[in-house]
Amino acid sequence: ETNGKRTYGVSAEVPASACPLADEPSTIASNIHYHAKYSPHFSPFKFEPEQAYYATAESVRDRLIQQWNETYFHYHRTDPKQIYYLSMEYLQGRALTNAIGNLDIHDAYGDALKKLGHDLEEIVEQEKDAALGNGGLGRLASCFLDSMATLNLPAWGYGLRYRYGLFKQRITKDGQEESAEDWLEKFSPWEIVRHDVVFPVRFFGHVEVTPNGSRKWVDGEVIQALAYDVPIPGYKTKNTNSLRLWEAKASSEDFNLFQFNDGQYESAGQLHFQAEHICAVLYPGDATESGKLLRLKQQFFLCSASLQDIIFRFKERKGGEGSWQWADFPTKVAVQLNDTHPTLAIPELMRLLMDDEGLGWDEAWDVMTRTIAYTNHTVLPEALEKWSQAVMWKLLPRHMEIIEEVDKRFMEMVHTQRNDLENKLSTLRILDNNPQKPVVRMANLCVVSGHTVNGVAQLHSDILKSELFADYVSIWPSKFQNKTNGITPRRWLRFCSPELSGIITKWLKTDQWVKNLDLLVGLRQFADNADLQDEWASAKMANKQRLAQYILRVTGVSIDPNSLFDIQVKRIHEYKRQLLNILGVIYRYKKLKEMSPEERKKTTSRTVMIGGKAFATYTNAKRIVKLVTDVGNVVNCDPEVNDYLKVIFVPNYNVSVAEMLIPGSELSQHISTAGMEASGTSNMKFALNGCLIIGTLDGANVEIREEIGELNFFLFGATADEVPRLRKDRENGLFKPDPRFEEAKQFIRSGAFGSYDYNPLLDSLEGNSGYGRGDYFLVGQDFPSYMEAQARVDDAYKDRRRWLKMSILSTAGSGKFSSDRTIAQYANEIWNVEACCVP
Ligand code: T68
Repeated sequence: ETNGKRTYGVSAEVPASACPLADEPSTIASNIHYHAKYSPHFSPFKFEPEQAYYATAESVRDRLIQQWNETYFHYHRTDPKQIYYLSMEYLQGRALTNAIGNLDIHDAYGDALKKLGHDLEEIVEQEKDAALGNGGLGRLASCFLDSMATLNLPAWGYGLRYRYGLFKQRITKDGQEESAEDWLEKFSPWEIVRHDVVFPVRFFGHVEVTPNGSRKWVDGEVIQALAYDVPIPGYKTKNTNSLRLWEAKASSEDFNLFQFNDGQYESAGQLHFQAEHICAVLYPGDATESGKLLRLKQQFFLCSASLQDIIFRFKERKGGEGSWQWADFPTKVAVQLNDTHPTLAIPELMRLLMDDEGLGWDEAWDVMTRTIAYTNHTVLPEALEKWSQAVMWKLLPRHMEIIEEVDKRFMEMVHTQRNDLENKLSTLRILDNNPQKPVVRMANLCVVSGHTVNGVAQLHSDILKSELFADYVSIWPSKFQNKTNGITPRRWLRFCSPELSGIITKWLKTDQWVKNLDLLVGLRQFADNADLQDEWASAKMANKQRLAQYILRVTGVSIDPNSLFDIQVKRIHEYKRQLLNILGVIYRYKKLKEMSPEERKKTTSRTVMIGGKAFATYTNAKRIVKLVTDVGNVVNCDPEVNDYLKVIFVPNYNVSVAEMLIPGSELSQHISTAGMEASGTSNMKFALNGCLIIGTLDGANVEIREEIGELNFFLFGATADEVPRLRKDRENGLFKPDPRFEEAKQFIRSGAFGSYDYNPLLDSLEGNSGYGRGDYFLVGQDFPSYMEAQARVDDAYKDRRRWLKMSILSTAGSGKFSSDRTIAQYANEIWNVEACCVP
């Protein structure tokens, strides 16, 4: 059983009598009761929903820990190649429904709670979202964790345990207001601190040459990284992986008791304060120098702690000296960088291998490059990370030496092997030595160092190859791949819409689609079936009613479940064009006002919902939030019109709110300027839930439309290859705006939605050039075709049977967008990792 390898002193086996794993509701109820009594977090004699939630979570956690230990022991015994996903962000959302769903004990827990006088649906609402991410990139990481566990892949997620995650958004009369989201306020039952997993992480200091000529990074400040593990259960499998989140701590030796007793409180605990700052908040604004330094510290902290842990585990599994070689490392370790944020893993792995393990450059380079791969998530120039060389030299002097060497060797390679690229070298290099502001280009470092570079949708990967990274492609053609994003069908259909899931299972005569989403194509043959359509409609209606109650609760506005529910939810950004949406709504409102009551009755009633957070310092994004709420305040109170149109700004959009909105949606908007949205993933969630899409040929929309059929997709707008020419035309004064577009803007300027000054926002749509001016995102250009697509939506919705058929076909065509498919492709084509199923 030990395979000749070192084993742990204890075994994973738990005596059957101690297993809290029986599935009878009465046993579960007593286990919940046990936790309420013996792991109390509140005063006794109270068992309200909040207490019931914590006790239930701890009861579920017992089961997770059991599987988790078995998984860890099994991986340890079999020593498979492992995946390490490095990400600065995870948007986990709530864990309870997901855990009992994946463990397949949902109904038993529901019954158990009933015995205790509680309702499971109410209990799960007690949980706060773990929002350690900003948007799509963080949610993708969380979907990937679910899929890796479900596919029995030996994988670890690594991230940071931010004290405050993504801010909470409140809507006031002034627009968006942010406040800190204290997700750990009353402790999280889903994390387990590992007091035995601690690694030192150094900052600042300098490089010394040792007597044998090697280099050593010394002095500066050393902060401890302490591991917190979050269990990641797979769906209906024993495999339970870990998300390891690092917390920064100073050691007790760094507390100067002498100074403290002398009244110098601040300096006594200086390193403790420094440490506390590192994990204090997700992505602190980087407008200030100190903010930038902190973000860089966070990135390095994640990379250094994770790599030390990975190397430790590699050595531990290999056993004693002499039985292995460093060249084996890439056969046991695959590291994936989620965008450039963890790029410092590259020089840090080089440093650990050379300075700590004694490898030479060539050997270390070979190990590093066969280990690390990079995913790109954006082509927006402002989102491509560049770090000031001066800041880097100060914080990470040894890493800058290594980066300089990578840069130098890359240039030498171009000189000797690719003379034709000589004139491009200044943009291909890793270092940008522009004397005004010398920087390190992180994406270039990733492309030069990683073994694989991938985009996140076919169009995006094509753009990377033909534009951003074109010259690198000519050097290393086989380095570049596409991995179209996906979403987990567990959270995004099976658990968030049990009604629709039940119908799908009934008509497919199997629930295997939850693990094999391609089976959904089986619904196509029934798309015209009136019985399925009626069942489909009633599930959708139930979800719409639930959503309407939620909207009433959080906004005070009552919406009609018989109207068309039209939703756009995502981070607020000019390229995502919420402004196009709201301008279309404004035009619609104006026309409704001008109609006779009889004419109005012939229109399709709509409820337009827009939600999303604006980055705190992104002024135009905040103006868009304000505009949507102002339009809502006018339209929703206008008795002539409000039976035909309602406009809602959904506050504090997050994972849990998405789980409520998406099942109740009928139309969703994915309307970014073509070529700018790398993929999008909410488009997949909506389509999977039978929601039709109005969208541009951007990101994954292209592939969604291919899969569900062009007749079931409301397409409009310029294509990615037309965009540059259209911008040029505009600069040359060749653009003629549509009169409807002018009318909508004029209506805002007239003060129809209040006295707030919208001119700066509207002015961004005027003029003829410049990023963020001259309508860079082509709102005016696409406005007419957008309005025509919206007219097609209105028509289609009037034909109930046709709409239901399209809705069924959307779900039926969504199989490709399971993150199980995406992860299987990463495993086969990038990581070369196989499943390792816990028996
Ligand atoms: C998103 N990127 C893409 N970035 O915009 C989206 N950026 O098209 C894609 O579907 C998704 O990634 C998954 O691939 C982001 O969400 C960030 O959140 C981000 C965070 C920090 C710095 C830069």
